[in-house]
Amino acid sequence: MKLTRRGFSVGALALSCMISSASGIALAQDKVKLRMSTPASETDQRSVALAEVFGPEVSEFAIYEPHYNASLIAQGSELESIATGDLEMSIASAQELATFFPEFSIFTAGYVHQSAEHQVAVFNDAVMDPFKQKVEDELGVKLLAVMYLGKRHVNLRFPRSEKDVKTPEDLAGVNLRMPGTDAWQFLGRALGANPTPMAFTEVYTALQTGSVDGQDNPLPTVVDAKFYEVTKQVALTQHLVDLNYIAFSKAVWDELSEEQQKAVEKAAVDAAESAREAQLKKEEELVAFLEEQGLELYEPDLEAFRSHVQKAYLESDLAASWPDGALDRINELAK
Ligand code: KDO
Repeated sequence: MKLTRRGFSVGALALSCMISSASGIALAQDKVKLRMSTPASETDQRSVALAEVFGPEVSEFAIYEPHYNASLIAQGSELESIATGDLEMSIASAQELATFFPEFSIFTAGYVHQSAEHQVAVFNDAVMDPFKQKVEDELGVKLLAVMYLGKRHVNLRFPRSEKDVKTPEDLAGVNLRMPGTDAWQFLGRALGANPTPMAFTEVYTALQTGSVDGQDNPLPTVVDAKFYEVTKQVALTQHLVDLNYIAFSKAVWDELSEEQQKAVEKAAVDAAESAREAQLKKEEELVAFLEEQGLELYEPDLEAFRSHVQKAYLESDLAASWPDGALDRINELAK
């Protein structure tokens, strides 16, 4: 490992992870306790699938203990908590991984992933192997499966009569809440907006009080977090087919038998599949629900957004960190 600042800090985390592994893993009734922390609510489809599919599938040897609404660990600190042995699982974003490993920004770039199916093809392809290996070796985290969060759109407080978003130019000066890491902020700027970093759990109040003009998330999240109560329009930009990974402590993994490891992996893949189906269904159904709530949903000039966003990424330092050939392979897998 190169002795860079980043390399040093992940190395230190991996070391403390080994120490915590040696000192023993939380056991209850001889079962491994799997604390999972997420900013998502209990009713979010990813939370539901983990509770209803993952938990029961591993219940012979593990106790799945979910913590919602960032009540255990703050959004963005989950991976570090897994690495230091303070947490066993999370629903991790590529944006969070990119804070440790810049090459993960390839999965945070707008208009790269095309669909839920494409995400699965990429996750299971050899192109993903070095990414997974690095996270495992340097952070002590295993990425077990890819979860579909959905197509992110721009959701604003203003009615369309006040702000009609056709092109990126229409987002100039719009104070758009984006989650708080560089990769997210970059995406906000690439869309043409003025991004404001903010934790997910603060977004509802920020929209209500007008301290931000809008936020971006998939429709199921707009409904689950009740953002529709405090916003008036959704410009269906589809700027990111967003994903999360089921992240699992390598220290815990290493304590499991081979059979248990297989069961954990299968449970994660099954939960991801169940969440994906539920989320895709909700994305379709919720257009009508949101319209009933009085929101205006419409398609902007997608080509204008796509070319603006793609140009921003390709000209950026982020793209310089992407492994040679990775983008081509990802694009091939979309076909
Ligand atoms: C968000 O903060 O907008 C976001 O959608 C980012 C995702 O990566 C994910 O963390 C998600 O929040 C939470 O799980 C809440 O849905």
